[in-house]
Amino acid sequence: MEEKGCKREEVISFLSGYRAEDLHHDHILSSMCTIPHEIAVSVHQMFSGTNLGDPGLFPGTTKIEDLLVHSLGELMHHPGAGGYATSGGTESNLQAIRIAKKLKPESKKPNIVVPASAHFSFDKTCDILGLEMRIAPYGENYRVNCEKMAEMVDKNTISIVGIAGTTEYGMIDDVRRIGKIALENDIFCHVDAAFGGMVIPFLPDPAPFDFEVPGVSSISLDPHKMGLSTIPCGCLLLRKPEQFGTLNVDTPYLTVKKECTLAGTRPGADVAGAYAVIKLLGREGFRDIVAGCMENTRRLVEGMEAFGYKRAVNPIMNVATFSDGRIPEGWMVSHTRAGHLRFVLMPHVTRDVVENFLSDMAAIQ
Ligand code: 0PR
Repeated sequence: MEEKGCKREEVISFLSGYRAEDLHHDHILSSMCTIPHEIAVSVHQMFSGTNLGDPGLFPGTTKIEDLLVHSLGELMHHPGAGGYATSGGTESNLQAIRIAKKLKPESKKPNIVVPASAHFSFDKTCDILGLEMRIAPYGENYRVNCEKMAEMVDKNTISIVGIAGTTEYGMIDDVRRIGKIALENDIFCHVDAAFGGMVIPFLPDPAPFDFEVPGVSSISLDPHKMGLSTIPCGCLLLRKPEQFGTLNVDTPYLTVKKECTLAGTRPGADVAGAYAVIKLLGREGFRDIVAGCMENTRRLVEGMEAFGYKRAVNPIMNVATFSDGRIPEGWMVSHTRAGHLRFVLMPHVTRDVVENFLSDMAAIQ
């Protein structure tokens, strides 16, 4: 730190130089985040000094968090769900599995069974919580093989996991069957819908994946992905709100005396922003956004297939994957672990962006 500060304009101009090095969204085809909605940005600023970690100081902002949880619970077919706003999918997954572990203290060598598609946040979760991670293989179309999953469950299994909107292929596991396995074995069942939670409900014929499915205990769902909020707003929902109590620690000098969240100080800004978007758009608005993303996904698939790139699966969501090949310079596209080209057609990937990409593709054929 320098002894003397400098002028405001100097600071802004200094930082702008770095910001200019960041890539533009109109060339990012690999991200599950997007340009936040204008209202989320305004509201974020309005709530920038709020701390959900001390609710008694910010009772208004705390009510907004409750409203967000209630809206998302309703969307997940369980208005009575408990929840809190996390710092994204990683924290939600970790906290859900932490609860599962607390609920089964008799398990001496605890394990979880996750699909091969599981996001790397489960590796972190198992490392932190000292769990064995059992990886159930893929069945058809990069969805988990539920029979194999059931065979991997034993008396030390504390939770099984289904993914609704896999990171790499945008597929939806057979959550009905996974929920059934959980009920048969009397274990916790976590659904990672960090990405799909704000997409699947707005598809024309959504696959069952949420609390509508008996056996589903908890859901991760990230407004900072397809919810168009500012980063890092995530949400963890529980069918039985009282299970959050297993994580409580005493917080004697705060305005609440117990806390179940992972972080202490927690931003209210992104949370208020997330709720603002939900309130502004409603289900109708989200349906339109998802329909637009799906239309652009179809256009990309059609264009890529015309160049001879084979699709890895039929996209169910706004994720498209293809056999590997050359990509024009300047475009950010990712690869799956199996080596497929992976595109995420987020709202910032407009029809114009898709057409620009395809015309750059045409130029390198
Ligand atoms: N669960 C699923 C299904 C996910 O796809 C992700 C993140 C997580 C959990 C973890 O969420 P957080 O990153 O919020 O903790 N999926 C994206 C991915 O790894 C995250 C991402 C977003 C990566 C934007 C890159 C990027 O530019 O691909």
